[in-house]
Amino acid sequence: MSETTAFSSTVSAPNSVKASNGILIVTIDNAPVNATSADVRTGLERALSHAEAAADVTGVVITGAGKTFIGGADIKEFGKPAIEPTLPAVIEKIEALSKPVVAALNGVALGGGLELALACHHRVASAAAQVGLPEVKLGIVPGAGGTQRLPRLIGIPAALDLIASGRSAKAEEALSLGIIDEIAQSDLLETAVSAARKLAGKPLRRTGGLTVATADPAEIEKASAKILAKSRGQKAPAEVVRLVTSSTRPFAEGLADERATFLALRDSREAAALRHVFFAEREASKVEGLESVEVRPVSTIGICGLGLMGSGIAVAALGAGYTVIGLDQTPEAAEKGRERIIGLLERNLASGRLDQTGFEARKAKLSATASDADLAPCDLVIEAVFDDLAVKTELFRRLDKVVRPDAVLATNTSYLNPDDIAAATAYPGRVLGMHFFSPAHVMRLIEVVRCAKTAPDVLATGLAVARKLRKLPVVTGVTEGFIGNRIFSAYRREAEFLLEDGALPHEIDAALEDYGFPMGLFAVYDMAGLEIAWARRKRQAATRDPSIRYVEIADTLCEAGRFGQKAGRGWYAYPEGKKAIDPEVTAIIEAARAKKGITPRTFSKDEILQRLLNAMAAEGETLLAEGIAARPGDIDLVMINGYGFPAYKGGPMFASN
Ligand code: 3H9
Repeated sequence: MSETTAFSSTVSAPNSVKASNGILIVTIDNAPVNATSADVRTGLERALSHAEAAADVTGVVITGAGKTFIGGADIKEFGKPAIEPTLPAVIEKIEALSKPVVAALNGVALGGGLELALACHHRVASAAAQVGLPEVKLGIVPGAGGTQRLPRLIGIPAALDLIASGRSAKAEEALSLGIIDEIAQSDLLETAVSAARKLAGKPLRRTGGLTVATADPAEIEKASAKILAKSRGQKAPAEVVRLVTSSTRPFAEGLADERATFLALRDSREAAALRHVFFAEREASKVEGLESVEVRPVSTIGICGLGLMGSGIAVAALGAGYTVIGLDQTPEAAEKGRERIIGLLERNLASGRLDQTGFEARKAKLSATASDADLAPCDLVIEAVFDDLAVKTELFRRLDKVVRPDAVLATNTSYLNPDDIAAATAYPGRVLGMHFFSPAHVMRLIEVVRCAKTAPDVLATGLAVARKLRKLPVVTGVTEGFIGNRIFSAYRREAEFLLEDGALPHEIDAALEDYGFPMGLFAVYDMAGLEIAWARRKRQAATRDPSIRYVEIADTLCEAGRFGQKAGRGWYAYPEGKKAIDPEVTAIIEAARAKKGITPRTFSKDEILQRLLNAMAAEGETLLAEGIAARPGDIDLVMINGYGFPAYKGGPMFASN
């Protein structure tokens, strides 16, 4: 006879409760993250009914198998017909049980997982556990009591902070906030069983029955305003504010409102877009041909070129625990680079993102040199020198001579062909591209470039390092500009066609900002400076196909010294530093139209947007057809994480469907 009762295929408990002094230990085992799928809910409901009825059961402990307690509701069930019992029903049953139910948080408890724990009568966590309600990141609000129970435990301001940010809290913080009742000092299950034993037969603390502590209305107002200002057009954060701030009303009323809001948001386009992004991020890590490839061990990273980009990469690498050896052309430049890196770390120290111990540890792992030979111990070298083929190939030839033959060499080029750089080395198989975005210690995206000869384990190593840097790596094939800049070029080209056809920069920017881009295209240009792209266009001028439509407006602006914000004028004027429409730019655009005999027409915001989105999606389709991008989702991730495309629109490929 089996020693456990299976309440469903994912929920079970030992047959004999004698061993645990009358406490039924219910384990959820639903790999990979113990999501509360239909089978889990059914199993839990049966386990609770059994516990209520069985005379030998005096209490219940609920825990998860593996390293997760519960990762949340099963997102894969969203959008499909509802299956009973619902999670709120199961959770209500937990709260109402006449016998104590203790949550034993063996790992992360997120979303519906934390909501389930909140309804238990006591919460014990292992030191490694984390809790959070990340629903806003999926475009929804908690839908199983989170917005009503959490304020009852920790008050409105703290609940607002956690739910609206979607951030996780580690066990220590969860304890100090009052989300959990204790951190197990020894065995988690023993601690939970003992807590359940102590509660048996006593009046139980039911979270839904607690009163929400009164808070300073000014504090709530301030926190709410901050959330709303940050949410820029997204619905879920505003709904979180509404539901949490009104949690003082009768519990049942709050729950019903929360549920209705959750269901409406769950079925929205915004939530579908964010779910797409969630799954695209997981998919992106699955790269064909790398399934059983072993990565090369990396503990020391060399970084060539300690300018803004190289320094940012260094900060990210130090943050991930790597030893970093920076290389620059002269001892003075190397020292200046080292100081720049320390400066960035100091900023993190000052802002509280880094503590003194972390700062010292990073500093101790950093050195800078002007001598190639000092890079000998490196397992990986990333170059971030001037984007010029001659400069990069010369550097790679030198690197080839000093590092071990199995060390990986990565180029951070944006526009050059990394195959040409690899060809300059003795072992092209160890070369790949790692295209970081500036500032590299902040931006999440890295385009990992699979060159013609990149060895599978070298690609896998680049991906593993990127993940250790807590970045989002997306694999791209070799093409000018890789995935992101190819799409960006198509988008920019279309925006310039729109200028010639009749729209003005501020109209295009307004359409993009309304859609959710943090900044319009022309405002971004002005911020970044127009001269680098101009230099590239001048280099390409001789080989440009004259039959392809070319818009000269940006060149005319540069010829007039309008290089952007730094020059005080670009696509806009900047009187007293404030962006303003410039009649001079309008005149340049009108002259360009007249020169080509174009009769301008007016465009609505929707038309502008549609043309830009179509241009991006069409270029995306080309990238897929060329095999440069493996999946539409990869393209979406690049545009969201590198180019400001609003995540809640799902990216250009998702938006085009
Ligand atoms: C919610 O709870 C709503 C409620 O308020 C109301 C309900 C009524 N569902 O990230 P990983 C899959 S909304 C389905 O690589 P890690 C994931 O796709 C939910 N599948 O692992 C991947 O699959 P595959 C609120 C899920 O160890 C695999 O698990 N909860 C779910 O790095 C491994 O994922 C969240 O938003 C899910 N909920 O991190 C939490 N979660 O192997 C979302 C994951 O086929 N999840 N999968 O590619 C996470 O943050 C992380 O997955 C977690 C584990 C931290 C749990």
